[in-house]
Amino acid sequence: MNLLCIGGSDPSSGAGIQSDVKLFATTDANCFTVVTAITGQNTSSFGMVEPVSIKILKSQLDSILSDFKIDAVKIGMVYNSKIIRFLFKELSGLKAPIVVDPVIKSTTGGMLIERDALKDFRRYIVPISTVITPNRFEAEIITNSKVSPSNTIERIARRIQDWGAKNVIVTGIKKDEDLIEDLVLEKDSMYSLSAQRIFRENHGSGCTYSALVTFSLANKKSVRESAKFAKEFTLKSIKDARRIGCGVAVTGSLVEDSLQKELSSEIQKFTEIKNVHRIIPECQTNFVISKTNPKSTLDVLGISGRIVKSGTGVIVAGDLRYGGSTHVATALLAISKKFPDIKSAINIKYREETLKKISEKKFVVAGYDRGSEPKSVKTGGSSIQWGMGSAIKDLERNPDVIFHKGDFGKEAMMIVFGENPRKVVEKITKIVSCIKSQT
Ligand code: PXL
Repeated sequence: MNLLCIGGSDPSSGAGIQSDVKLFATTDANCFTVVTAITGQNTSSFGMVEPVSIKILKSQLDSILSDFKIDAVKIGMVYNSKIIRFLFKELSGLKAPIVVDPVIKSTTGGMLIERDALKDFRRYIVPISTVITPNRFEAEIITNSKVSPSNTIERIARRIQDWGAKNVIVTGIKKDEDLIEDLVLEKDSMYSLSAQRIFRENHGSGCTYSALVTFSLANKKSVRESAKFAKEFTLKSIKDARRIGCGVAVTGSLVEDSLQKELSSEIQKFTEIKNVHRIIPECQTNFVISKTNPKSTLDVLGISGRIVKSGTGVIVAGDLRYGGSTHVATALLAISKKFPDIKSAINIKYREETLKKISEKKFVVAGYDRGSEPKSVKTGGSSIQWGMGSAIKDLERNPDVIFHKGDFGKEAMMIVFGENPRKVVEKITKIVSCIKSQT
């Protein structure tokens, strides 16, 4: 996955471009950068700012856009009108989502945008944002208004949306002594996500939040999912913030692997599907997710044990590990060579009636016959690779399910694939409902 972060340089690495690079280094995303301005600052004071020329800005941006397909863009510090107008011209036609962190002032009081550039910010940057993430102070500055009983934060968010931002998330609204809320305004809905308030001044949490929203949107997650994900990890990074200099603490990075988080939440949802025990095969189930462009099963995260049937429910035995699955991971590797979007898979019990039903539901289904496997493959131990390869040989679209009907001593099996674990769980939910209606 390729992310582009556009913003200012913070030499102390607590915020700005450097903090984005640090954050994404703990994920499997490639983080490309375009620097708009250089600041001199540390954890206790802010020195000077020097914006870069449009010439070098253009050269940076052209270098990235001509070489990489970008999955999402984050815009932070833009500083002046020239830079704003240039970014608008270059980015308004881009297909990838754009997350805008409308930074105005650093924690230590330095101005990150010129006052007379605010008008152009409203006019050119707000309308190109897929999601804009002001805190309350930034929302007030952008709209040139103050929160009051008649000018509520909801109203302010709507005004920003009226200016063209597709989605607005106002972060860190203090509700009471112990609670903070993020207000999320999507196209047709408005809701709040609340969390425990952490009493800690820190440098970089706004950058972390918007970077995580960018990462999540690039992973094709919804705005709601992205807002929840970003909130959870930003809180964690604030809790982990460390006082590395003489001034404010600097937020920590994403120590927990984001794939781990994603898979474990979908495994939880899987276990909650009604009657899901009916699809667990004799050899039990594994559920996996891979990094981008996996090279071996060590790039695939799976359950070190299995999901096992227990009465009329299922339980997860073991924890998540890279290399935790052999069979399902090998199948995923084989499929992802031809269909690189596919990053998640699960094995389930083979049932002929289910296959029939899901084919009617427009699932893309393919199969292979273990009986026709060449002897050289059997002895070489690459049966799964061979099977997957032969099943998808003529397939032109991402497969949803690949099956084989078993062989001597080999249980018949179906493997469900998807771009991410959430899509796999959605397919499993449909499959289980087919079984229910048959029995
Ligand atoms: O966190 C906002 C921010 C963004 N970009 C740069 C910064 C800061 C805050 O200090 O310095 C360059």
